[in-house]
Order: sequence, then C-alpha cells, then structure tokens
Amino acid sequence: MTKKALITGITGQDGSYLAEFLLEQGYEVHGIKRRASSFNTQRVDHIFEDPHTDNARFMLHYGDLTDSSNLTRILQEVQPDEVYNLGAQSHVAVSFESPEYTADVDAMGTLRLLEAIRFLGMEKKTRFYQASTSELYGLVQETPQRETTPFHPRSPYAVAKMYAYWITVNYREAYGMYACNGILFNHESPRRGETFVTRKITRGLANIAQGLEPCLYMGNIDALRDWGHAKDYVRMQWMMLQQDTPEDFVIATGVQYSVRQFIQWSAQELGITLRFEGEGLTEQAIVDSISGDSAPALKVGDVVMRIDPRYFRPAEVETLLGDPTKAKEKLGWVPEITVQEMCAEMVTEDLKAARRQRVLVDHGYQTPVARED
Ligand code: NDP
Ligand code: GDR
Repeated sequence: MTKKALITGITGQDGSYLAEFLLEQGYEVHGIKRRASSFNTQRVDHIFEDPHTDNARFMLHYGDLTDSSNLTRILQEVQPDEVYNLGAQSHVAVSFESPEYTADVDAMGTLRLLEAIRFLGMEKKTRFYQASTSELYGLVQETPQRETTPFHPRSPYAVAKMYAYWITVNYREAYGMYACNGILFNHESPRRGETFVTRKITRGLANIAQGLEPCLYMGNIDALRDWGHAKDYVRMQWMMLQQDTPEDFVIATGVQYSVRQFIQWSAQELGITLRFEGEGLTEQAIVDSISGDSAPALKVGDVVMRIDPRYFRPAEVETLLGDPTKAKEKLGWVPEITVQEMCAEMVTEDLKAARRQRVLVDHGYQTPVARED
C-alpha cells in the first residue's frame, strides 16, 4: 500500500525538500497551500504533477492553519498515514510585529490539527510530526542544548512554538497518539526565505557584487547559531516517524558560528576579503581585496555592510548550540553537509540569480529593487 503524507507549509523551505524526499520514498504527498493573490508555489513547481494525469502522487489543497473546518475536511479526504506540521509564521522578528497572528497559526494551528485528527478518530492511524525549534531554549540555561535542557522562549514566535511543543506531548500522553517534536536548530539552503539572516547575506552580497544593491544592512552580527542544511534535517523529520515509539529529538550539527563569520565566508565565495571596522552601530565591512570575476561591480575600499538598529530584536537569542547525540545514537542520523559547503551552494545560486537580473536590467527589462528586511 502506498503511504500517504500530508504536509502543512509545503510551499516553504522545509516543505519543499520534505515533499521531494517523500516522493523519492514512494509516498503519495499532499500539501496544504494558502490562497494568495499571486502564485506562491515556486519551491514545489518542479515536482508539481498535473492532477489530470493518472497516478499523480503530488497534490495540493487550499487551506490555512487558522481554519479548523478546512483542516478537518482535508484530513478526512486525504486520510494520511503521516502528518508533518511545518506550516508557521516562522520569522522571529516578524512575530514581534504580529504576535497574535503568530500565536493563532503556530500555537492554535497545531492544536487544530491534533484535535481534527482526534475528532476524526484517526489518532491511532495517523502519525504526527511537529516542527519545534531551538528558539524554545532562547535565554539558554545549559550549553550545548539537549532534549532535557529547560526552555526560556524569547519571542512571541518561540512562546507560540512552546505551546505547540507541549500540546503535541500532551496528545501523545493523553490519547496515545504517535506524535513527536523535532527540536530543530537553524537550517538553511538556497530555498531559505530571503529575510532570514543567511539568505539575506548570500543574496545581498551577490546583488552587491553585480551592482544591483549598494550595501547590506544588518542587525546583531555577534549572534551565534548552529546552522545545518535543510536537506539533512528533513530526512530526520521522516526518520522520527518511523520508530516503534514516538519521542522528541534535538536536530543540530553541534558546531556554532557567528553571523559575522557567515558574512566573511559568503564574501570569500565571491572572491572578496572583508575587513570589519568600528564597533557597535558604527561597525562596517569594507572590501580588502578581490580575486576572480564574481564581483565585477566592486572595488577595494567599498563598504558592503553596515549596522542598522532596525534589525535588532526587542529580546535577542544571542547563542544557540545543539547536542544531536540522541539523534545520532538512537536513529543513526548525522548531518552530511557542512555549513561551509551550504554557504558555497547558497552563494552560487544567488550569484546565478543576480547575473540573470543584471542582464535584464542592462537590457531595460527590469529596474533593480533593493529589497531588504
Ligand atoms: P518557511 O517560512 O520557509 O515556510 C513556512 C510555511 O508555512 C510556508 O509554506 C507558509 O506558506 C506556511 N504558512 C504560513 N502561515 C500559514 C498559515 N496560516 N496556514 C498554513 N500555512 C502557513 O519555514 P521553514 O520551511 O524554514 O520552516 C518549517 C517549519 O519549521 C516552521 O514551522 C518553522 O517555524 C520551523 N522551524 C524552522 C527552522 C529553520 O531553521 N528553518 C528551525 C526550527 C523550526 P506561504 O508559502 O504561503 O508563506
Ligand atoms: P532565527 O533566524 O531568528 O534564529 O530563527 P534568523 O536567520 O532570522 O536570525 C538569526 C540571527 O541573526 C541575527 N541577525 C539578523 N537576522 C535577520 N533575519 N536579519 C538581519 O538583518 C539580521 N542581522 C542579524 C538575528 O538577530 C538572529 O540572532 C530561525 C527561523 O527559521 C525560525 O523559524 C526557527 O525556529 C529558528 O531559526 C531555529
């Protein structure tokens, strides 16, 4: 029998990689997409199958985590063996701007899904994965952070995800559901949303190198993160649902770097060496040397990064470092892609996109738009 998976957040970074992975495993994959005024399925367009074709194994349904009746109907129709709840308002800084919406989607949305599974009597059939986060650790109580480290969330996003974490545990304990949390540390890829820090850096520097943007404006570049590749992390999401008993796992690399270091690596991929000068709000990154031909618009002495307090958060998570020992010992999971390899891949893809845009701009088909945030 073909297994069926339902993925919320299928149009996001993880959803797209997970859908690819599950299709490779022979699954029938159903995803929930939000209605938007323009197409929002770019990350999954390459695996889209015309629903009119026979034996299509990839299907999208309109829906939203704020809509219980819609979720119930989709679950009833699809009858999935596995549900992956990846949908979320996932931006920490944005959660300070829209705290109530973030709680509705990230916390209540999880409850709505779990309750729909129970209401439909599917709690013994359907396995449930919850996209939990290292942001739960926030103001860290122990380093490295592991499954037993106490939580101290530092944003409306993290507080909402804390509810989702515990309601998942609660449905497991109360109703015997196979439900588990993956406590995932930051993971990135060329498909990462453009406003998360790694992608903002790789895309911004590639654009600057092609003369499409003047300068990158950043927040706290001293923040320390444990970054992995999304492809490695979605494999683990699936592995967690294949065990005999449901458990929660930390997924991380166990290595930590600063945002400043990620800027330096990205620049190096473009053949630029940067010098950081100044302190606090006056800190800036200046081009020290250039090699190769990836940065034709730059010269030595150009300032390519400045600090803008607009990107500081009301409460910051300064440092995160995960301990993936349990995932390694119990599931045999180890990340295969290093953060440096991932950074190189992201810069390569963003440079290709910047070169394409440069051609369009040069021929008058587009005007350069410096989108930040
Ligand atoms: P993305 O922001 O790339 O994707 C989020 C997805 O959720 C998108 O498909 C988005 O749809 C969808 N979504 C947003 N709001 C709703 C809603 N109201 N109803 C239904 N769907 C909605 O996130 P990632 O892929 O990076 O992350 C996946 C999950 O893992 C998220 O829950 C995130 O919080 C969590 N997480 C991520 C980590 C990371 O480092 N990437 C680390 C730890 C946890 P649309 O495309 O229309 O916007
Ligand atoms: P994070 O990721 O908040 O950890 O949440 P993000 O990439 O947004 O920030 C990481 C760190 O970089 C600092 N920073 C900046 N961040 C952004 N976005 N833009 C900037 O200009 C900037 N300058 C410095 C931030 O302050 C922060 O310390 C991500 C999301 O994917 C969550 O959904 C997920 O749960 C966690 O990772 C684990």
